[in-house]
Amino acid sequence: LANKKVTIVFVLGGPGSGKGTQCGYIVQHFGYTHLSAGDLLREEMKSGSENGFVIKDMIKEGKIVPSELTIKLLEQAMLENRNDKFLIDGFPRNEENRAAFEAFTGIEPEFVLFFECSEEEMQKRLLSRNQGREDDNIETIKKRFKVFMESSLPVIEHYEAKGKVRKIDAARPILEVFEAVKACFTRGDI
Ligand code: UP5
Ligand code: MG
Repeated sequence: LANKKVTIVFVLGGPGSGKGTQCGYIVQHFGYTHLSAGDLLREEMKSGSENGFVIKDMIKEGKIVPSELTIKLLEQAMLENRNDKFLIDGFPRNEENRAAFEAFTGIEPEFVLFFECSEEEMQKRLLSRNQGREDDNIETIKKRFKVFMESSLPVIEHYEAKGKVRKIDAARPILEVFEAVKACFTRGDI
């Protein structure tokens, strides 16, 4: 990856804040490639690899999978793709993820989109998603919220201190949220 010059935007926010949904729109409008760390881990889990069991257990408990594993999957996906602009959705989830990614790839994000949404609204969305995700049950959802507050918010604070965070009110209807997202990509200073 050291030989490939890539532009990265981290897309962060709590479980069910709408990261995946908004990434779909960003891809259509701005030519990025969407890499959801969670989707890559779920694919790896289903591929029957030896890491599959570890990933499955971590996801079921809402815990953060070891950095090496996630970073390997992200790196592989970026190398396989001809595009040089990537949305990294749902990663980094803790300070260790962030530091390991920066150390390993040498890449810092152009900016960080942060979707803000109440737990009440996120819980409602996750419980009505119905896509058979093993972590969309109330017990796991509560654990995911706790991990987000304790481990993921510090990552946002890190980038906030560097002036890189673009905060979005994600509790509004999908297309209204996207209007705010669009403005972040057309600001001209990226
Ligand atoms: N919806 C979306 N936007 C809406 C809106 N504005 N109004 C009303 N409804 C809206 O949306 C969720 C649902 O809400 C959908 O039904 C959608 O239609 C509706 P979605 O866009 O899917 O939200 P998203 O933020 O992507 O939610 P997701 O559940 O994917 O977030 P998580 O961060 O919890 O999940 P992720 O897949 O990133 O991670 C899952 C697990 O994998 C983690 O808990 C962890 O165990 C593991 N993981 C790692 O260990 N490391 C990683 O780096 C990444 C994941
Ligand atoms: Mg998602």
